[in-house]
Amino acid sequence: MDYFLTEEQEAIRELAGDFAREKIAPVAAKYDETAEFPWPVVKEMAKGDFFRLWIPEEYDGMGGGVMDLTLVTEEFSKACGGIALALAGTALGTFPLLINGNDEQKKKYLPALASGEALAAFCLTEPAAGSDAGAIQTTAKLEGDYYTLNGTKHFITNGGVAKYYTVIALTNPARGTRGASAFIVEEGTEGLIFGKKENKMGIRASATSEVVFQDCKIPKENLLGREGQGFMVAMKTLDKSRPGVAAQALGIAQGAFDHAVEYARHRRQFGQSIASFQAIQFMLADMATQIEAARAVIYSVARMIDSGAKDFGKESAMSKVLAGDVAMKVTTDAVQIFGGYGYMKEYPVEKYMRDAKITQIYEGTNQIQRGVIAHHIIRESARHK
Ligand code: COS
Repeated sequence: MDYFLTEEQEAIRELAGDFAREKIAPVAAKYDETAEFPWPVVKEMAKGDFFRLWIPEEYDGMGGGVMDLTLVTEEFSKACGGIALALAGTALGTFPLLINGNDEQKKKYLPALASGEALAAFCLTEPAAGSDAGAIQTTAKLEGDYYTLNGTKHFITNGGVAKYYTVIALTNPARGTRGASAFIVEEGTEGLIFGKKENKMGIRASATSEVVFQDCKIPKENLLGREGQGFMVAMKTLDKSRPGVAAQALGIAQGAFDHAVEYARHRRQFGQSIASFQAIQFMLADMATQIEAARAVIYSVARMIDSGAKDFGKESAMSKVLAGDVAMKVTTDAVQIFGGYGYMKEYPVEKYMRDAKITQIYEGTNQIQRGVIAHHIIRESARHK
């Protein structure tokens, strides 16, 4: 399908595709096995200027949008959804700063993020606040010129490897979501402690860890926007980043599909290629159709965001639901087409299946996305009455 990408977007896609084939694919299995953070690949990404994409030009970025980020995330994820996350997780961690930071804060932090010298992480989730993000308990108390943060964030992508942490904490616990505020915390700040590193089913090349604040004192200038805006910033951040998860899911699905087609053409049973059997053909046809449908929705949402739409929460959630579910179905079918070989770690498709699962879970489970979509539909309907 032709998505009429601009020349620039085609070039970005080609560059990202080449990078994925040359630098990510050859080491994907190794990092999946060891679960080490892929620093050498991340450094190459930085050299390739991929971290500049979504940062405005005045802060050393390329001034690209969600569409550019989507294309790169998709291409990287075709090779490895975990390694792609070093970049996508940094974009997520950067969004609160882009959404609510002032010029001084942007000047201070964005150039290092653009060069890839610093990675970012977004800290919202807590042990008792997953889907119910409004139930966070981490507090930030203003004392003189400093806020003191206390609490535990967990399942933090890029936790322990990022230099900058955008954190949602309660400045006024009595006000619930209206008492939350957003902050930026730098690695090396006393009281910022990295806890348990998670041992995960998939996306194992991505670092996921606990981030603990123990009397962590940060200058009051690190508040992003005003007190009380934190929950809104978190929600806007997620609205903007969910198409990125969808793009990751899309890349994972496409990667598994490409392997499945190749395998089906070459695998011979009953004296012929299994691709000649209708049972396999119909599976491949459905997989291709589902992937294309997901791609069409993701690109449309990305374009909607980049063209300045104000409210895209519903469409953003739709892209994640669709692509996450497609990724799970397509990767499971890819394993099925590989048969017994698909179940073995020597073959690439079981990793895609493990990597796909998280896209139905993080940045809001697909059940939460359906709730968000339904909420929008009902609100829109009431407005038109
Ligand atoms: N943009 C801007 N503001 C938003 C918003 C959005 N997309 N969604 C909600 N808000 C505002 C609401 O307008 C409301 O503001 P007021 O108090 O001023 O009226 C406030 O935020 C609270 O909204 P709501 O009552 O809808 O919040 P809930 O506690 O019911 O939570 C969900 C809403 C479930 C959607 C939210 O908790 C969520 O997204 N959960 C999933 C979290 C998630 O994705 N976690 C992944 C962690 S990051 S990897």
